[in-house]
Amino acid sequence: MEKLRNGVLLMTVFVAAAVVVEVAAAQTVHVVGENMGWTVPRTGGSTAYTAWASSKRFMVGDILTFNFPTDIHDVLRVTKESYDECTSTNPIGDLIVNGPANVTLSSSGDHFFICTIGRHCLSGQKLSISVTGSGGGILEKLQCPPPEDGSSGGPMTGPPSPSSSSVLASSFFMSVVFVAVSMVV
Ligand SMILES: [Cu+2]
Repeated sequence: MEKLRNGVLLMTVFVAAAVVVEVAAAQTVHVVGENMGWTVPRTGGSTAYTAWASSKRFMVGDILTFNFPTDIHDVLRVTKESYDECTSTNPIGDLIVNGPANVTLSSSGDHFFICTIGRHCLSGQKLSISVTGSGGGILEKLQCPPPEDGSSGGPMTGPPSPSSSSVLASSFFMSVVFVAVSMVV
């Protein structure tokens, strides 16, 4: 009987661990514009990126990959006002000059990105996304790539702050273990 109990406990722990891994794997890498990359859209102006973003769900802990050649484009997170007017007067974090660049979405709410080179933004190289507060997970800290150089070490690309989802995942794990233990004793 004791062996059976131990078996049930072990299995429950495994299931719980699998659930935690599942939650952690929910972090998504979004390649901005897919094959188009981060560039001046040939047609449609900013609707190109609006259309791309409309089919996506962005969660805290997710990563945006901006594919662009260094010196041809850049990435700057700005306020909505600056996004609307294509100005870099209200930057949030540092200008990212080296491409391709990964940006971790470390907070919920609306995020606005523009290219500051030439008239690129006015020609549609601008991205507006809405980030929802859950997602990510305990692995996001492990998966966060180290800064490739000084310019990508700004607050936008730094390790995400501990998200509530990882706390949720841990507490869920603990409660499942608790249930499992109480089942067998
Ligand atoms: Cu550009």
